[in-house]
Amino acid sequence: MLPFFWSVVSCHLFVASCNGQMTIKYGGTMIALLDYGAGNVRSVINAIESLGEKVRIVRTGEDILSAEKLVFPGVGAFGNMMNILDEKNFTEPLKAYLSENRPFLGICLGLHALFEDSDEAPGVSGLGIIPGSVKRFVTDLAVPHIGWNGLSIRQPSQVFNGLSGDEKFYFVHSYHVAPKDDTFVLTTTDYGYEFVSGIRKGSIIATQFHPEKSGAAGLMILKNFLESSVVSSPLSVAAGNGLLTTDNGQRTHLAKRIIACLDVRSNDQGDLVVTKGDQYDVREKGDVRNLGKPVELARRYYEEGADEITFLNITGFRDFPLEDMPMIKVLKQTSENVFVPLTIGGGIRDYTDKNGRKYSALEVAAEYFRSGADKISIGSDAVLIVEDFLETGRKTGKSSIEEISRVYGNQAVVISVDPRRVYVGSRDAVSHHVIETSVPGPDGERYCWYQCTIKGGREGRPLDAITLAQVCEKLGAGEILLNCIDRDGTNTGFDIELIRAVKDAVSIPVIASSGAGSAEHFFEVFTKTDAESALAAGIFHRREIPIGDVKNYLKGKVEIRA
Ligand code: 1PR
Repeated sequence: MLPFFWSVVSCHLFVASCNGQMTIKYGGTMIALLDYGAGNVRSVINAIESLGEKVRIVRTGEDILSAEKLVFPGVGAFGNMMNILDEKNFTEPLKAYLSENRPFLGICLGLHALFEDSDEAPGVSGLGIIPGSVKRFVTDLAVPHIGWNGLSIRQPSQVFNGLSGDEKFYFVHSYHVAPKDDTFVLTTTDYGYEFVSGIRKGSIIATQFHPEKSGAAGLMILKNFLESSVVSSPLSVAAGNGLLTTDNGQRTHLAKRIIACLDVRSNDQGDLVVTKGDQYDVREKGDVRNLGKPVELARRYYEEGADEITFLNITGFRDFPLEDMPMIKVLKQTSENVFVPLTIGGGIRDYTDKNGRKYSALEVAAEYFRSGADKISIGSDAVLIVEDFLETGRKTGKSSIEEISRVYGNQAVVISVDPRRVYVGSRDAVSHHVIETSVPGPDGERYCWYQCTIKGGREGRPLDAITLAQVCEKLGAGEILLNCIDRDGTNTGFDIELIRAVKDAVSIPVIASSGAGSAEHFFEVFTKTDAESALAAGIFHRREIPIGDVKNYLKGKVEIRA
């Protein structure tokens, strides 16, 4: 049953806002969304609108003060966010709104903003609504903490209505909040240690996880917030009213992610299709293989339980994404009804168009984020950046990796690596990272190195995949998507030796990719390496093994999101 306050409010068609103007109400409450300009707010808007509500973007401080419910989905970096809030004159109205204990949902940086300060930007003040700071993770586990993890619910709240408490939610962050006392702790989560993953102060709720990216469970939290009545103090929700707490002393666990990958390009008829290569050759009898339509396939994988979806614009090295608008359209349409993280890669680099206008990789990425991407992935450009770094020994601060991670945060920058094996006779035959292999070369060689390629595998470079991953991490990348040309499309299983070598060399998460041919292959990669996630394409596109079957096989053997 809806609370009394909600039923009264929702039956009004028009209400007067604080400044006396009339605001149209669409069925329920008008939701104001604070978009300070970085990150993927489209997903939050789409998620709210999928629940039948309308969203009004905050343009002025007055819009904040007149909001009935305010959602603040922060993505990016703390310092940048606080500076923009100041520049837009949002800081004081936001403080006023929050100090009146009005309904607020902060997401990720929208949670961090409520605190006094952050390790991410020493000297920059937060809103100071909750006493405490934002701290960087100190753990041996990969940072950023990316993926689906659980919640231990520390105080009852209406936002958990309808949930069992076993659900997992999507996290992506390198920093977490550390309140000075426990009064406002709503949820905790374990990652190396227990950290605070949600807070509540009266009507103010803020989560470290992304409800808009957490499938049905996340939508339920959003729905509950949108429908919730104003609550005046943390303790005023009556105990025993059936609202969930799960403080059972059990630790939460990060799930291994199963990612569906869609390689997208135009075929010879000019249609944008999902294709799939055999060792990167996507043509069969001369034609580009057509395995379906990108938006439809992405939707299918979401419904089948994919934890994340990756689009790779595989001809991005020769096309320019801002001219290749179909990809932007694909992303926009997908994000309307797919509520798990979306990554997009292909063509993210500086570019000069035919009229001589220069575009930076940051501008390309920004367009993708605005269109619904949560992460971008950089392929060829990363190789060239690392070669340059190794030659000069200096960071320029201007590479696509550095610029995009500075504005959108490390967690938003994935490096897609396209390596192939080069066999050598001995460990010191070349000045690259060489591994001893159990899969000998054509002449019985027992050693190999993994050569980076660019332009979709067409050009080999004098750089190994391990060095590439290490330097990219230094430059600010947050995750490695580790393909393998030798295994791509072969169904023979992941290249365990490659994945282990790269994973052991970096402290950021690694996505194992290429070669999956059975559910057992996922089990193998998760038990023989520390990869945080595994990606496949062909077996899903050809419906050989649905995502649900992979998960059913892994259930009870490996931590997964059910
Ligand atoms: O170089 O920044 O423009 O990005 C181009 C992107 O396109 C890179 O991420 C690169 O990996 C990708 N790409 C380029 N050419 C191809 C190709 O196949 N001809 N696809 C290509 C790479 C590899 C995987 C694939 C897995 C799983 N696709 O992502 O989905 O190998 O496949 P499987 O499960 O069927 O074995 P830039």
